[in-house]
Amino acid sequence: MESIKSVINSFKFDGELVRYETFGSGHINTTYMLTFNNGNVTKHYILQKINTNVFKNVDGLMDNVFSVTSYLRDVIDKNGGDKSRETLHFIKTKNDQKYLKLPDGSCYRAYRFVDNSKSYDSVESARVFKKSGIAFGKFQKYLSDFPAHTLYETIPDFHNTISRYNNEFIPAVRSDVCSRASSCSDEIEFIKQRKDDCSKLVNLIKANKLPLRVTHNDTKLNNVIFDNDTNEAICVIDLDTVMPGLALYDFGDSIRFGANTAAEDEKDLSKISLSLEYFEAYTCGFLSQAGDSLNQCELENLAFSAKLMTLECAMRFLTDYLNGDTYFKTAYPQHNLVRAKNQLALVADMERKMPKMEQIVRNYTNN
Ligand code: ADP
Ligand code: GN1
Ligand code: MG
Repeated sequence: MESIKSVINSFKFDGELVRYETFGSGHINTTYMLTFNNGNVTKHYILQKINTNVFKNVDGLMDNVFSVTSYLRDVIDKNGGDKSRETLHFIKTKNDQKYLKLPDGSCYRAYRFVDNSKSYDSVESARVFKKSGIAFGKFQKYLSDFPAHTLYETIPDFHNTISRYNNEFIPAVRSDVCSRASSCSDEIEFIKQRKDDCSKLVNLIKANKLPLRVTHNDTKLNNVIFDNDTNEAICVIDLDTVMPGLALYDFGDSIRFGANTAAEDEKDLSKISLSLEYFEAYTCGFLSQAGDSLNQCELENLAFSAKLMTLECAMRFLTDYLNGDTYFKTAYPQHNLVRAKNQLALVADMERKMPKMEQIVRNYTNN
């Protein structure tokens, strides 16, 4: 209690602290919402304890988010948008630092809460999902001229699926430090059978067929903030993994999360399927913004990228389960296994529906 208060006291917030509470449902950072009173005005801020197990170089990470948000403010302004609401505004510490580092190594950063806003943990309508597609497509478009070489790679090989397979998944299966591999042998086998899929996009990068762009890389629906009144998507958040990547990673990861007819950790596998209606809605929204800049190879792999990002995420959840749950936040001991089974059920359904998904993409790209 006292220590969080002294952390809060280290930042340049306006007014008197009224309360703070844990907030949101991200799997990585610890997020608090702060309420301040300044005269008659109530102000909200977000304070986050950065997960330093996941992000090893917080200086590099915070340089990235400061430069990306300041660049976005200019572009939003030039395009007639509201720069105070459409990107994050970080608050520096009283010592004018981009984040606070405590003697025990823990790191905190703060930014303005986007007022009168909400995020969705699941898709409630095709319309909402389409709006998130527009937001992520626009995010990519607005950053298309950002100098990519100035960005620090916050998690190297983040979406290098074959590297995750060879260097994380297989070693975790072999070491089996928690003796859990026997409880998930079917899932391990399912992933092994799809090893070739894991190299496909990486090989296309090597062949110069897929261009690296500045991408978000973590395009879950709850990383977009919506306006409470208009229900319009306002702002893309969670910028920790903004770095050079593929447009396909952003498209595929959104579909993985938002076009699943069930939550990412639903245990009843019969509820899990790929909603073609939601897939179409997102495709339409994303391509309306980013479509013109995508090349033929990108367009041809959009549907596949949804399957690959889902397979990769399943592999990451299963790897974490095998390693003893050291990466993702979990609410109960089998949580990562439940998530992995869920994502693999979605992969299986995407495989059944792949021709239809590909046809939908063609319908939006005149091919
Ligand atoms: P994580 O890396 O743990 O996912 P996020 O930055 O995504 O952390 O924050 C967690 C959640 O907090 C988000 O999904 C969102 O619901 C909420 N949130 C974060 N920042 C804001 C903000 N500026 N305005 C409103 N809600 C926010
Ligand atoms: C994490 O931080 P959050 O909850 O938005 C993870 C993503 C995964 C996602 C699975 C930095 O996203 O890569 O796809 O969980 N973020 C990081 O839900 O690893
Ligand atoms: Mg998040």
